[in-house]
Order: sequence, then structure tokens, then C-alpha cells
Amino acid sequence: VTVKQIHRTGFHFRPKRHWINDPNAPLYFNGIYHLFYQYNPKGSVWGNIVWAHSVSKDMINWKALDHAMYPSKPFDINGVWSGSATVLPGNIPVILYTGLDPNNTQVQNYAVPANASDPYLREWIKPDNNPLVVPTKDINASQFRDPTTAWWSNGQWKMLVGSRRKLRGMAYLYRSKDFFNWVKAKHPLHSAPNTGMWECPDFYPVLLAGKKGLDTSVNGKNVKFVLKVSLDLTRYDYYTVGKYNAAKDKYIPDNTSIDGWEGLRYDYGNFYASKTFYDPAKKRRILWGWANESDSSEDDIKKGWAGIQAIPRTVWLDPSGKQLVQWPVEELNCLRGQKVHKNNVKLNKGDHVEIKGITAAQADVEATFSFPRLDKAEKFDPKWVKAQDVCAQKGSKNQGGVGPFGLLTLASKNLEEFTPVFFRIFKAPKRHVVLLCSDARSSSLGEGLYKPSFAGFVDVDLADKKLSLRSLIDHSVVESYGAGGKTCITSRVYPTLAILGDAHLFVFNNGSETVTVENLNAWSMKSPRVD
Ligand code: DQQ
Repeated sequence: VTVKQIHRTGFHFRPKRHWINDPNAPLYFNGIYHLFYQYNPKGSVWGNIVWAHSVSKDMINWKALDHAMYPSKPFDINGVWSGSATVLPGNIPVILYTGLDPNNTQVQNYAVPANASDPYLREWIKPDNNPLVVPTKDINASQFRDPTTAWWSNGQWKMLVGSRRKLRGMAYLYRSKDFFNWVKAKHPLHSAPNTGMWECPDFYPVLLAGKKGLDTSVNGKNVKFVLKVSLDLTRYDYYTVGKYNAAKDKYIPDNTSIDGWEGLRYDYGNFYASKTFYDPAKKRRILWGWANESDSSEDDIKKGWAGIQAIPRTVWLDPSGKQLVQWPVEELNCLRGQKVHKNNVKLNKGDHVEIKGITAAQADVEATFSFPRLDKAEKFDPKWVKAQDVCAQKGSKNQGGVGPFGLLTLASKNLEEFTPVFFRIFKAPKRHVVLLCSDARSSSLGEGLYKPSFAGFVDVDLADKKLSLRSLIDHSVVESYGAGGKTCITSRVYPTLAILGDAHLFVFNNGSETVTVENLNAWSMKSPRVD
């Protein structure tokens, strides 16, 4: 059956067909970026998982290779699940991954390139001394998976395996002198009550100042650590920032960071099972995350594919030390084509102005909005804890004081459909509260879709009375970066009218305070080779 592919993304990573989920073992090796991912070679729902493998010189244009791993040995005959890469001294890449054995016990295995001088590392061998780690009696054998990149500290390799004990989520710590004999540490590196299974943990250092990334084994005075976990129960990726005591092998989140689902997220939308890696070529840390579909599995089967990877993001610590900042890798800019520029566009209450001259269904938009004063900001209700609830209540259509203002993406000509990405500013007793919202409720007239009003708060200084927004719009995805990447939201949307050449882009303001689009650049985005 041929289906008109109106929702297929143009510049986000995805295979030609079928289902994808977690990015696995992202790696830079001898000039090449590798991306593996969980893939169903037989259909567009989860199942029959293999490790698909693609390579790239820029993380934008990709070449698909043969699958790197599939179930073939007693230690992974029922599944080759997620894992990570570590480059050992002597420039030897190794993959740690979870295998499901004949009893469906989750065990941790390793794989090595058959030929490390093959520039693409096409073929991977799973040696017979696997598994490296099996769950001891005290561990839940069906909740024990997703080994991290290993780091070297205090004369030993360390790695984490995600798990849970009843409702307590945890990251078990293992140590090894030689990378092959692993011993479980007495205490997990970290755990937290009422968080459920910790999938795909990720643990890495960040510099206190600057955007440079660090190799996973670096520690020191000017370094903090990030622990990310993917919470199975909510399907979002949460992180804390804290200190890692390598001698005691303890991670302690700062008191500004909380564990669990009231904590910080990489992305307040559709973004899960993410993983970072250190890119030694450009000295940066890069984050890959999976953006699954929000349509029905019947739709996925009809269209023949499901799942994309979000654009890889550079991550670094915000100068406040309290959170991370993320930004699309600079290589993405090479896809920018036709450009339109606007400045000084005044938006009064109820205005929306079209940005013409680009392919609005496949675009990159950067805008800075300013407002003369904040005294019209609506009152913040201290009962509002979840940003998403505030967005659902206030939306883009309810008039506000300062905001809602921002972009109407993937909009039909007469606004029967649109995905608004906007700010709304509130006044709390001693501060202002900034909300960034990506509201899918009006995104489509289609049926059977999940259309959440995703939102996050933005911890930003409003002294200069400006807010910036960048949105990557790609047919069925709107990936937004608020305030230079302090708060990110990815929405998956499926317009029926605002498709291909019929998609439009607007700037809008629905607050009583006038807002100025100080500066806006929008580009049509070219399609790289992604499959
Ligand atoms: N997906 C993998 C697991 C992981 C989960 C299986 C997260 O290893 O815990 O496809 O999406």
C-alpha cells in the first residue's frame, strides 16, 4: 500500500520504514559519528528488536549500514536492548548492552568491532565470555538494564545499570579493573523513592563554566555531574545536577535539583530514553533522544514507520549551575536554505502576522521578542506546580497580560489548525514566572491523536525584557528551544490541512501588553540524507 507521506520528517533522523526507539551507543570514532538504535526490521510497532546502525561525518547526513546486533547467542536470544559505548585506552571501542536470555533474565553483555580498522565499524562480535553481569538474587531480573558508558576513576572502571526495588528507582554501580570482571558495589550510585524503574541512566561530568564538554572519565574542582534517568512511569527524561565523590562512589544531587517527576527535564515534550556522548573532535557533549509518535499504532502501521530521533543537541551547564542548556548541533545550520528576516514588528493584542517566503512545513525559526514593561503580567497562582496544567488552563487563545506571544507553527491558512509555541509571563510575590508552552490541542482536525499541551517553566532573568525562541519545524515535529536552550519542548503533531505547501508560519501576541518581534530569521530547511 502506498500512503501519501504527509507527516514524514525531512531533516530528523529516521529509517526508511518501520519502528525505531532508543538511540544506542552514540559514538565518535576516527572521524565518524556512529548512531545505533533500537529497531524493528519487520514492522512499525515495537518488537523483533535489533541494533540498527548508521554513520555520519556531521550527524545530519547519514549512511545506513547492516544491523550491528541481533539476538543470536544464549545471552541475548530474547532481546538485544539498549546500551552504550566506551572507548578504551588504545582507541578501542566497546559496547555494553542488555541481553535477554532464554529465561528473559536481563543480563549485561559486551560487543567489540570485528575489525577496528574498518572506518565504519560495520561488524560487531559478541564474545563467548558473555554475559559480563547477571542480576544477583536481590535484583529484579526483569528490571535490570541499559548499562551506561563506563568511566575510569580511582584505578577502576565504573558503570551503572538501571533498575528498581519496589517503587524505588535505582542506578546500580559496578566496578572493574579490566572491563571484563565486574563486581557490584555495596551501594547503588544513587536511588530515589517513588520513581519506579530507571531506564537508560546516563552519568557524566560538565564544566562549571563554558560550553565545552568533558570526557566521561573527567572529574575535578571545576566540574559538576549530571545524572539522567528515563522514568518508565511517566515516559520523560529527568536529570539532576550534583557532586560525585569518586572515592566513596556516591552521587549527591545539589539541593537545587530534585529527583523524580517534579525535577528538571531535558525536554518537556516527547523525548525519551536519551543518551549523551563526548565528541572529542569538537570538544562537546552531545545529547540524542527519541521522539516517539503521538498518533495511533493503526496510523503507524498505515504510514509504515514510527519514531524519529530529535536533532542532536550540544549540552552544557548553565552559568547558574542549576540546570543544563541545550542547543541543536551547529552542523544543522548547513541545511538552512532560503531565508527571511524581519525586525521591529509590533504585535498588539490579538495580532498575528504571517512570515512568508519559506517552506513553513520544514523550517528553522529564530526569534527575539521584547516587551516594554512587565506590570501587566497576570498573577501567578502558587497552586500551579505543573507547567503543563497551566498551559492547559491558559493556552494561547485565552488573552493574557504579557503574553501569550510567540509562533504559530504548522498553521493552516485560516487557522483551523496550528501548533502554538509561546511564552506567558506571570507575576509571583517576589519574582516573575515564565511559562513556555507547545500546545498540540489545536494542531490537527484528525482523530485518534494524542494532543497534549506540553509546557515547562523557564528560569530566566527578564531584566532586559526579552525572550528568545527557536523552533525546528519538520512536518510532524516541532522542536523548540526557549531562552537560548534553557527550556526545550518537542511536540509530535499531525495536521490535516497545514501540510507540505499548505503549512504557514505566524508570529502572534494575545496579551494586552504590546510585544515587538525585535529580530526574526526563518529558513527553509533542506533535506539531508537521513535513511
Ligand atoms: N527500551 C529498550 C530498553 C529500555 C527501553 C528496549 C527504554 O532497554 O529500557 O527497546 O525505552
